[in-house]
Amino acid sequence: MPRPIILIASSVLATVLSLALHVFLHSPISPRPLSLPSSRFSVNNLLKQVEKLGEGNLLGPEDTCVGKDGKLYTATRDGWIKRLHSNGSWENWKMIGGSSLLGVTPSLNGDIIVCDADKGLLKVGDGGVTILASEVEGTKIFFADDAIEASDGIIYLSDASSKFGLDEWFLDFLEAGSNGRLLKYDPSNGKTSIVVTNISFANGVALSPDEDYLIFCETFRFRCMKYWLQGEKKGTTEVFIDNLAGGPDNINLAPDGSFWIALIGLRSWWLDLLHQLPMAKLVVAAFPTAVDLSKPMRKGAMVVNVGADGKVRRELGDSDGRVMAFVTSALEHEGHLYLGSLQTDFIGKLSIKEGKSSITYND
Ligand SMILES: [Ca+2]
Repeated sequence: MPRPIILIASSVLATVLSLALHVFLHSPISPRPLSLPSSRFSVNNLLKQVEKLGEGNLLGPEDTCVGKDGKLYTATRDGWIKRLHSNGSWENWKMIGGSSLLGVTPSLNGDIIVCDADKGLLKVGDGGVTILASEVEGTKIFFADDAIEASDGIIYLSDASSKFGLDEWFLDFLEAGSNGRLLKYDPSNGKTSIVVTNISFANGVALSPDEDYLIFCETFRFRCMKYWLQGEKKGTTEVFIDNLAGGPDNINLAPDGSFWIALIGLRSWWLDLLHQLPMAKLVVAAFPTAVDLSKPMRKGAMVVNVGADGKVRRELGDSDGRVMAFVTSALEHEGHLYLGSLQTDFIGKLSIKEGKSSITYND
């Protein structure tokens, strides 16, 4: 064989081997193929009609809740719990710090329960901030995401991933594993226990009106699951709704017993292809630049209203995300929807009173 060809072949072989070694040493994921949903909801632009609450003052308000005092609360990227007074003014209520505050939900005693992806489950009141739980059964609560308190004081919460933290959520998506957990905190003894494991990114949590079941969102499987708390099926899990058009983030019970679910856009032709090729995912995950380039580019937003029967009743969207992008929560309160997002500096407010908006049912 001529010497130049030998030199070129040697260089190519050395490059391939060094790349393989880099992937072997640095790829943080154990990738699996991911089955993606086939369904598509029609895209409308009803979310473009929102009123922008607190614009410029609310940095990435991922979730909202209404406290016992009737005020709207949210947690922002700058570490504040902020609340909206009836005169329309926003108050910087409590400083927690960090940039990892996510789900907020009211407590029966008037406090606000907060999920801090880094610190765990917190309770915030006029008296200050208390860490309720940061560990579960000898392991760290790695990525507290969302919580709900039952009438008996038990708090159910999601630990989105026990492997990847908030800044690495996309690696968890690439891996397509089952690193998430549903947990419960018992205030009578201060103990936290594991309720459900093997969840592919455990996200929003909501209780049924009778508290006989709860729904938790499994973002990276594009579905929400029902976990029975009472009755013959107590302790079992079944699919509530699947084949969603986006990854379900937070979920909230509506006054009529249905649920509002925010869907984040996790689809692109490139990602759809990548998910069929675990080895390619292994390579991409080894290079931070490739990870950033692979993230979904879709800027649109969508929320769906799902009946207790698991059927979609309404859908609202912003097809290009120019007004509402990356919506992570939808809360119905007194005839309005309040929309949280990690990519806005406001909370969207939309009237959904029948006869007062153009929102249509999809039946
Ligand atoms: Ca969430």
